[in-house]
Amino acid sequence: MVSKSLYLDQRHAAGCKSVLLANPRGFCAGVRRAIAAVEDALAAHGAPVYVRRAIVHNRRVVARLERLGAVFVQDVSEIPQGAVTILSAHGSATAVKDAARRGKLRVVDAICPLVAKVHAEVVQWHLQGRHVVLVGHVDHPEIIGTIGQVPRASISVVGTVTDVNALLLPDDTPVAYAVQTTFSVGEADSMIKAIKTRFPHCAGPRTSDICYATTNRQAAVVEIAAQCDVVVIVGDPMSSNARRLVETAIAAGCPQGLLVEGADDLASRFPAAAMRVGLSAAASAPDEVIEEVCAWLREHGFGFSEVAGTEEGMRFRPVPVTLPGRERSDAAAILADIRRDVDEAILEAIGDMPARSLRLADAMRYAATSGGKRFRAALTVTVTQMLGGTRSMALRAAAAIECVHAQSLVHDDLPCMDNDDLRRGRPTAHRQFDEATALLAGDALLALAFDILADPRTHHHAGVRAELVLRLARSVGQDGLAGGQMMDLYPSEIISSAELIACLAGKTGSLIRYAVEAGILLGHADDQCNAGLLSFAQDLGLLFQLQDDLLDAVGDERVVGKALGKDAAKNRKNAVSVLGAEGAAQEAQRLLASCAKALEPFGDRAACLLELARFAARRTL
Ligand code: GRG
Repeated sequence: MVSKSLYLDQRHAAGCKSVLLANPRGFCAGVRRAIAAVEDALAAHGAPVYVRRAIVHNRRVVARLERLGAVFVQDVSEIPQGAVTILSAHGSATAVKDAARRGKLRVVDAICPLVAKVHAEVVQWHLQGRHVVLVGHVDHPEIIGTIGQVPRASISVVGTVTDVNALLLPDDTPVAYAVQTTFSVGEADSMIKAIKTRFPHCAGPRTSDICYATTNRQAAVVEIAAQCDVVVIVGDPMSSNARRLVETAIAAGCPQGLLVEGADDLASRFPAAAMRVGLSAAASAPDEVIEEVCAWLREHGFGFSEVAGTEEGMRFRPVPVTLPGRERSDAAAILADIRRDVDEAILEAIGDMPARSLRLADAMRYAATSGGKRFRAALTVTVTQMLGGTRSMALRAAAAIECVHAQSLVHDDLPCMDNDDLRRGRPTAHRQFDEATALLAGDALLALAFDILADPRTHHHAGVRAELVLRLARSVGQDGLAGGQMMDLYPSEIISSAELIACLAGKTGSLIRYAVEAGILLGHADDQCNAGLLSFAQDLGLLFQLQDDLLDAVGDERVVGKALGKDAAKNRKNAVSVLGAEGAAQEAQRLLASCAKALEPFGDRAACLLELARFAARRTL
């Protein structure tokens, strides 16, 4: 995307249409950690999880998490008792945590560790009997959270040097100062000077409270500002650090600073005469939005050069999202772990391009990321990793497979097939949208699956990609899903067990088998391994559908999330009607034993795979 060539730097100096990319820009470690906390909580506990306030100040981030099942509220009083609740990265007052405790909420605190450091300092100053002078913006959530760590009368907020001088405190008051982590570095310096002048014995933090990300992003903008006609900052107007970057650019000599939420916003406000553009992004601005803005500039004839900047190695430990009160089996943990990443890969592949039909994209997202178990995805990732392949490649193949699975469910639910109203506890796609939209969303998801697989990001070797595509085509065609579904819809009058097996193996088994095959292709397996895994996959596919038929006969609709008993009501032929409930259950046990046997040569390496097979046999949804 970006060239670092001298030629482009010269273009910039020569006043050609060029963009200087500030470095570092975009997500910081605290933002990544907070977003991951919501995703992890969704994966571990399922939707919905509640988030108090914007997890980070960016509407695009919030909208994506909403699509994954997060519910954003203003106040903890809006959250049902016992619900999983995430507190935002900006930090929360103790009163908020007390209210959450009273509401028996199960709280995950995604506070940025660097904000937590400021909280701890403020409490310490207060315990030492010092009045805290807090440098920050009085209405910013971080400041509201920090104020809320100590009694209100023991802390004052100052936003300017004038505020410092106007503080109604005797000059001999024991004072300590603290600073908002996203404040302007330059302004904070003058305010700290003013505080020290007024309260010469004041205490302060050992290292700056302004976080490394704010400091680095502001410094990077200072470096480019004077060379640019306009500095564009990608970020949300509600983001403090984004607004500071605009101010920093102007203070550092750029005639114009523009805060843009995305490409559309840039298009409507871009100064036509600007030739030399500086570009940076707030710590809460996602990469895809930065990329979207770059794409607009590229389309409008701008070349790019990347300015060298401070390398950021900051990493925080993930927010623990395991909460008391919920037992999880190993298979559930494997599935939860994969769900988040696969959802992300699918959402990324569907994209967010305004030029496309938003309704179609909405329907695709609805169908493909609305809470499936991700069993097939888990198989692909588990097999790939077991065979030494790369997780990121496996996730792309897994996303493709889940797109096909979603398509098959959307079409299966249509009035011309099963005519279902409910799927995964929500209206089926044609009920939520309309039949034509559901049909087209299914078609587009199927096409997208092949698109993902054929993309070089899935595998560097064209031969592997071709094989992934070919085998998927065969798994969904006449010998796969479509063929199996036809046998299901138009069975023989007297169905033989061979016919039953062919139907189950086609309509369900073929995609499960493919999920394993994709893992084999992406990993490194010899022929003997392949044979064992393919036999495992064949049995697992049948086992999965047998259990589905058993659930249709004896399952709980509230758990399964769709209408049950329909096969019996319509006199449809399935494993239970052909083999009887007991016969089907025995066959499922035989298949599970056969799966275990096929995995024996892999020993402990296949533990996760075996766990997934056990899950298939005992699942209740
Ligand atoms: C793909 C070209 C092409 C055609 C599709 C409609 C159709 C033809 C086939 C129907 C296949 C189908 C829906 C089989 C049932 C498979 C099954 C057991 C679905 C439930 O799978 P889960 O339990 O679902 O993994 P979740 O909701 O967890 O993802």
